[in-house]
Amino acid sequence: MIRVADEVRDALRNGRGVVALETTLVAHGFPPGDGVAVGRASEQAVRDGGAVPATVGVLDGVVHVGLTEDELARFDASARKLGPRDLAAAAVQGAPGATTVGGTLAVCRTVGIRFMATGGLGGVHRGWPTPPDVSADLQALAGARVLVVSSGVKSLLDVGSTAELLETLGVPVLGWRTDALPLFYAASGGPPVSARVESKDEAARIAAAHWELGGGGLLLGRPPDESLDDVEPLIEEALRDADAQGVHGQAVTPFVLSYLHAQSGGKTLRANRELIVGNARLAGEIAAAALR
Ligand code: PSU
Ligand code: MN
Repeated sequence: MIRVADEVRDALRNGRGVVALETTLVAHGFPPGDGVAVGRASEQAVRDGGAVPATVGVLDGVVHVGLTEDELARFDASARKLGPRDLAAAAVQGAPGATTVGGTLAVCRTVGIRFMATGGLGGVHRGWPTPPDVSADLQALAGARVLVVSSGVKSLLDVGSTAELLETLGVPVLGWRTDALPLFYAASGGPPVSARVESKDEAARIAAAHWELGGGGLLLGRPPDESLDDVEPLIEEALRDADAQGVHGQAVTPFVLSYLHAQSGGKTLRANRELIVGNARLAGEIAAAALR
């Protein structure tokens, strides 16, 4: 049921760095076509960083760890969005399924991948407990020995509460050359990190030490290279619109992202793409540094 691509399996065996990538952002995070291009660019960025990419997704009843170009191209908006609990049903039912951060982490845990990159982690939705919507990404991260490089937490969430919950779950929140958790599009203004790191080597050593001490996942927040500081009013508008249209649960993130992409004249789309690719590059470099 799980198929690990030859290149990924060889890398894991020979102790080369491997970085897992998710497919939800490919299928649901961008307009048709753009997501696949972002997925491809992320894989290339992992390679440029010196590691092997392992994009995860479910196709034809198989949980793939490492996709060919043709396989990656099959992830479009018709794919199911797979959190950790959804993998088995999608595999058994033969439905195409795009893994979220949490779904990808569940697979990492099974096959022993220690690094992952994404745009923004899921978390506590605004207004909690109405609705009581907390992403399964958080628990999955707590339970997987994986360092996830992201630009913090998706800013449509309640970022402060998400940071509190990460502390409760024992997840280190590291800042890449920053003292504040990045706010996805915006570099500053987020809650404090639990430790700031200055180098790849330092990040890799903290992850290794955390695992040696019996810990699970870690988050490394990398601020976007170009900060977009004026997105918050649009996010509020998008969330109000989602509510008015009865959009709930798993559908909220894709709705809000596409609203922002349309209303910002493509500004958030470019920023989103760049931060994902930058995170993939850094994860590749850290995965490579971890083995020296
Ligand atoms: N970050 C992005 N685009 C995305 C997501 C994150 O830049 O599409 C996705 C991730 O796959 C993440 C998911 O795991 O949103 C969280 O969804 P939910 O809040 O429904 O758990
Ligand atoms: Mn949710």
